[in-house]
Order: sequence, then structure tokens, then C-alpha cells
Amino acid sequence: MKNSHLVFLHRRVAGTHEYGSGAVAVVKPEVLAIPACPRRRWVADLHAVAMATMTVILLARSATAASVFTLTNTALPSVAYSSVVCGNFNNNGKPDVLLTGANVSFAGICQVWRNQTNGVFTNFTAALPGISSNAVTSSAVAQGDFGNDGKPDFLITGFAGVDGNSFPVYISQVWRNLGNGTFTNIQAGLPGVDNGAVALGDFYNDGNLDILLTGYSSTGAVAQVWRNLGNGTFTNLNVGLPGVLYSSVALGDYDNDGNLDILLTGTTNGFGSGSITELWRNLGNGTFTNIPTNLPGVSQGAVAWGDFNQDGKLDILLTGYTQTGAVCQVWQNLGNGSFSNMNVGLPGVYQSSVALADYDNDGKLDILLAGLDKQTNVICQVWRNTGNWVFTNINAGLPGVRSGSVVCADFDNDGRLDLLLSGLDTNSNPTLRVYHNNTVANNTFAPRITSLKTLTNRSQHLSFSGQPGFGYTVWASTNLVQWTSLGVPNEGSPATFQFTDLSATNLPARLYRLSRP
Ligand SMILES: [Ca+2]
Ligand SMILES: [Ca+2]
Ligand SMILES: [Ca+2]
Ligand SMILES: [Ca+2]
Repeated sequence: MKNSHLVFLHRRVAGTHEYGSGAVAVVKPEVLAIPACPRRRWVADLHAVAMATMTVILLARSATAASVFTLTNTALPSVAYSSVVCGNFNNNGKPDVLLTGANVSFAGICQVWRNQTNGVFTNFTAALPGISSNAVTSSAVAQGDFGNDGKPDFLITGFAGVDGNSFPVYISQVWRNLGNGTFTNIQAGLPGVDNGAVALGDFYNDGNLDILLTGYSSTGAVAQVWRNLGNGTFTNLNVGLPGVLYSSVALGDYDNDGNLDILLTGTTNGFGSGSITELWRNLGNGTFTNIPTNLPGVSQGAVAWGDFNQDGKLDILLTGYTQTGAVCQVWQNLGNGSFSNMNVGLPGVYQSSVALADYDNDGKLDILLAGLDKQTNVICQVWRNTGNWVFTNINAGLPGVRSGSVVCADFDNDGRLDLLLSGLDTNSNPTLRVYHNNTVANNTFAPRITSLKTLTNRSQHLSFSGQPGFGYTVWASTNLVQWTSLGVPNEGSPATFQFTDLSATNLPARLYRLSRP
């Protein structure tokens, strides 16, 4: 262990309390029904094939730009209609990869890849169910520690093939991480969904990770909050969210009251006319209320919370398809419950995937965006946050992807966030690429505690900001001499982490610190 950053007292401190979703939903063109016929995929992709030549020209031009990111060789399989998350699945401190989607043969896969030595990946052979898309869109997965045992578990949703009567099978399964490279389905009883988006967060501040589940189920579009009762069971709270598919969700405490709120997008009827973007405030007692905003309704998009101006208030990145075309907008959180479009000039995208990360370690959150733009180019761009709501395309020369998933993580453990891009490439073939970040690291971004609160059962709930994608470990002590590793925090929205210390309930004082491997 090196780089122990923080020591702080067990007491409540003022500050923000942030959490959110790393899950990104990416979807394809509108269809009302979700048929079981995989041929629909090819129909939907025809327009993308037609524009491939134009896109190749654009890539050739950008290849002359300075290479902040360079392609690395990995054994990870190409995958499209994909959902990819990274986490420290085997507790070695290096970000591992859970990937799902359609492989080069357009067969659904779901694989766990262990980050063996700084960016060299080997397949866990975890025996998870293969999932892809039912002709149109992505699976959705998330990772988080449902059992509070320090080992990240998986939520896996999507289309898992057809049954004996040729009806589509949608799944939503919770797989518990047994810690030896094996996982077991705990039969959580969630409704199966496809074309959706999921997010994990502790909505009740009881230390148990809850589930936000959206997408198309056998009974139509759903958006449900399932409370984790802490004993391996989940219960639907029927909080009244509108059902959506082609959805994207993000969790964040936008009003800094300690309760995790929901940003929800998608279409309620399968068409652009049903697109919504809604903010639901968590009232803290198991109920949510819809807060009116001016955010345009989007579907086939991706949303994220991030504090772009470092004022402690979570702002919004919104992408997707509106009634008037694709958008990519940054909305400033004004702090009074309202948001303002900052018109930062990012290219509108749908079938999109986004990631927020401080790739150049200057403390300002930058934007990685991918998808189909208004000219039907497939793009993948890094926009650097230079402050004062100015973002600059660094012309990173990355290949465009759509209907996929982009992720930032420090795969080679050098303090610089690397990129994983997956989805359909400009020729509508599944792809997956990992790029090494060559930025000169200045390591100015130290983790910072944003809140520490005592829960009703006297366990301690920590929130902190840190470097996105890094595998922090939380340590505790009562005397500053002996330190006990408590486990790995959950990273929700990029750079925001949460951890609950259930072992502190009878202690008069407690000291915490964070480390990176
Ligand atoms: Ca809140
Ligand atoms: Ca802000
Ligand atoms: Ca930055
Ligand atoms: Ca790196």
C-alpha cells in the first residue's frame, strides 16, 4: 500500500454528499414493440453502413493530432449493444472489467475479466448468463456491494434469448461475488428488462445498496426502485416513477440534503414523442417527488451527474434524441432547485454513451462522449474542461462508437485514467478498444471527504470524492496505530464514492483513512 491520503475524525462534517450511477444506457432507433427476431438488428443498421465512408475520412484527419491516448493490446472481446463496468472485483486494487453485449457473431455474452498486472486481462470464466440486445439496444449492468462484505456484486439485465415458444426472455439478476472468482445468482426476484438502464445507490442511508431498474419488461416499460433489505432480499417500493425504455439514469444528491436523487430519461411509449427527462427528489422516507426542470426529454441517450465548476453542486450532462434531433447539453445546478443550459457547444449525440473523468488530473471534470451525431457520423471525443464552462475538443483521434459503453479507469495503475470504448464501430461491427492515457500526471487530485454521518443503527456512512475509476480502500482505527481494512467503497457517478462502516456501532470514536494500492 502507498499513498495513504487522509486521516480524519469520526464526527459529522459539513459538506456535500454525492453519489450516482456509473451505468450508462445506450439505445438504437425507435421501435414500438420489442420482437424476438434478431434480423431486426440488420434493418436498423443499414443507415449506419451507408455513412461509413464519410466517417473514415474524418478519422484519417484526426489521426494527425497529438496522441494523448494510445491503443493498447488486450484480450478483451469486441462487444456491441454493450454495457461495461469496471470495479475491483477480486480485491487486488486494479480495475477489472464486467462486459456484456453482442460479440462479433452477434451472440450475447457476459464475461468478467481480471486485471492481472496493470492492464493485462484474463477471463474469469464466471459462468454468467450471456445477454445482448433484442435487436435494438444494450444490456445494462452495474456493480456494487449488495452484501456489505467488501466484494462487489453484479446486477445484470438484458435480453437472454428466446424460450421454447420463441418469446423473448428478459432477465434482471443479482449475482453475488463469492470472492474466489465465482459468482452465484441470488434469485432476487426482480422483473427482467431489456433496452434499459440501471443504477445502484443507498436511497435510505441504511448502509444497504438499493436498485433503480428501468427498461422494457414483459409487462411494458418500467422504472422501479427496489430496496435492499440487507438479507439478500429486495422489495419494490412502488415510488411512482414513469416506466421508460431506451432509458438512461443517473443518481446524485443534487440538493445536498444527504438523500440520493434520481435523474431519469427515456421514452414512455417507445417513440420520440414519449421522451422524458425527469428529476425525482428523494424525500428520505422512501418517497420521491418529481421536481420540474427545463431539461428536454431524451431517449436513446446517456446522462451523468458531475460538478463541472467545482462549486459542490452536481451539474448535469444530458445526451440523447429529442423531438428536434440529438443533443449534448451541460446544465449548471444553480442551487435553488433549478438548472441552466450553459450552451457549451458539444455535438449532439444519440445511441450515446458518456463518461466523466478528469483525464489530465487538473481537478476539472472532463467529458468523454460517443454516439451518432446529427450528421450521422459515429464519433468518440474527449472534451477538456478548461474552466468557466468552456470545453475544448482535444482531437484525441479515438474511433467512433455507438450503441455501446465507454468507461474511464486506471487500468495500468499509473495515476492516469485510461479509456475503454465498446459498441458498434463506423462499419457497424462490434468493437472494444482500450487506450492508454499518456497525459503528464500532476497528481493534484487528492481524495476529499464530503460527508460523514451516523446512521440510526450507529453505523457510519462516509462519502468522498476522488479520482474516478480508482480502487480505493477504506481503513479504520481507534488508536492511529492498528488499522483494519474495511473494504472498497462503491463508486456511483464518476469521482464520488460511498461507504458504510457497520462495525463502528459501539465505538466512542473512530478514525478513517483511504488508500490506493
Ligand atoms: Ca437529495
Ligand atoms: Ca456545479
Ligand atoms: Ca480535467
Ligand atoms: Ca493509466
